[in-house]
Amino acid sequence: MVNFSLEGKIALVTGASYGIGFAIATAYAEAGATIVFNDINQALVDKGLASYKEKGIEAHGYVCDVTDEDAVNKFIAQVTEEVGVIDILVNNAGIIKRIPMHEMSAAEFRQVIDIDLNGPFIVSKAVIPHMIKKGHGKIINVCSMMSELGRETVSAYAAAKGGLKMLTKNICSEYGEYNIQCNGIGPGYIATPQTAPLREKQADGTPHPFDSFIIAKTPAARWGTTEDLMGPAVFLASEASNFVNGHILYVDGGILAYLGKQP
Ligand code: NAP
Ligand code: GCO
Repeated sequence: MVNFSLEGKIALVTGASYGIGFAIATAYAEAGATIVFNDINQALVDKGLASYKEKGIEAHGYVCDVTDEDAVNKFIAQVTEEVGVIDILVNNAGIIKRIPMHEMSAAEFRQVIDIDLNGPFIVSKAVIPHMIKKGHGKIINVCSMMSELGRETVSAYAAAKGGLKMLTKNICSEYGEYNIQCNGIGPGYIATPQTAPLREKQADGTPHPFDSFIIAKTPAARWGTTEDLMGPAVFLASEASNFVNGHILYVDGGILAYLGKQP
């Protein structure tokens, strides 16, 4: 029988106090996993713990900045001691800065690369030795439409998410022999706080132009919800995907396949 269960597994989802990470962690808990998450400050971790509790999930929350290698190494050691060896890692924590490239400072560019690309490298590097010792592991990197496409004002984010796609393929290549599967999940345009500015109604109450644009570019003719990601994320974390490796599973309502509705 195909095994989609995560019973007995320990899952770490980074930046998972809310948003996509929270939905993925919730799906993993529903599939039987023990949930560990981190966020950038105690207030967010406390908010996340309360939100998980409301869903009946006793999550383990930690403050950790994914760009700080010393902090990450201490965090992973603490989780391993207090909860157990991580079986599933989801590199979800991320930011975006929407600035025309010629107006973006090098520091702003570096910050996006640091969190969205260096962070997944740092956390994966800390977790992989434990997965090798345990004889299995699942790493899921949260990629993006911008792993495949560009658009105005998101140069740093696209560079990071494009790099994250190739980091995914390289972890697959380097660690597949240890029964570690590394795949990406590529959400389309999902309604979360990160995309709220793109969906805000205009002063006259009409839709944001970008909102209408995405609807026209999506065959499903709607924004995705975090719930749309839950099933695909469970598949990639479960034994059902043990021969899927180095793949980016796009959950985008068909955007990447579609030229867009004729105006
Ligand atoms: P979000 O609502 O902004 O949540 C991101 C989470 O990561 C927040 O809790 C954030 O904390 C945390 N974070 C930021 N920097 C961190 C750091 N250095 N260390 C630890 N945690 C950190 O974003 P989202 O929409 O849920 O997106 C989650 C992931 O999906 C991101 O990687 C994003 O790029 C990706 N994604 C989103 C969409 C979409 O349409 N929403 C589509 C494709 C991919 P703060 O609250 O302090 O920022
Ligand atoms: C943007 C959006 C996108 C989404 C997502 C799409 O400004 O274009 O924020 O980048 O966050 O990454 O997959």
